[in-house]
Amino acid sequence: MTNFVRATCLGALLLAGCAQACAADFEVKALNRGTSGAFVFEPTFLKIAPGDKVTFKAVDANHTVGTVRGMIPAGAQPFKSERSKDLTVTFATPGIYGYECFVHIHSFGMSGLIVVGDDLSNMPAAKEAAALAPPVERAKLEALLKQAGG
Ligand SMILES: [Cu+2]
Repeated sequence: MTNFVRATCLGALLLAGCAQACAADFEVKALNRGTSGAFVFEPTFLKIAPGDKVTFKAVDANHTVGTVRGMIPAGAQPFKSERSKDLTVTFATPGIYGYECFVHIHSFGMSGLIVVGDDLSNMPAAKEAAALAPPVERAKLEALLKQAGG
């Protein structure tokens, strides 16, 4: 093994080690009653770094969590949980992610927003997606997008 290859391998190892050691884990709870009202995700708004993980905890039964159509960055994978099941998502791609509970979007607008890193370039698309949501959810998503800087 040449010194160059050795150094390259060591660098890659350090980077990989940092990506794992430096990534943070967050938790978002699906609740029938939260501090901000009935049928909510808490915290509703999260700002995280690329590579961080979020576990959506089905604290109360009968909720789901899934990405809002059109409200994730280009190249990111949509996600969707089973009803009443926890789901852990690693957010690798920077940008704005809207998510919702499919059971309670109409009656309660049960939704939330995660901003990964500092890339807000999908804000216009996110606003368009919010405009298509049912009225209660639309109001909530629009307020969250404002909070994100839109
Ligand atoms: Cu729900």
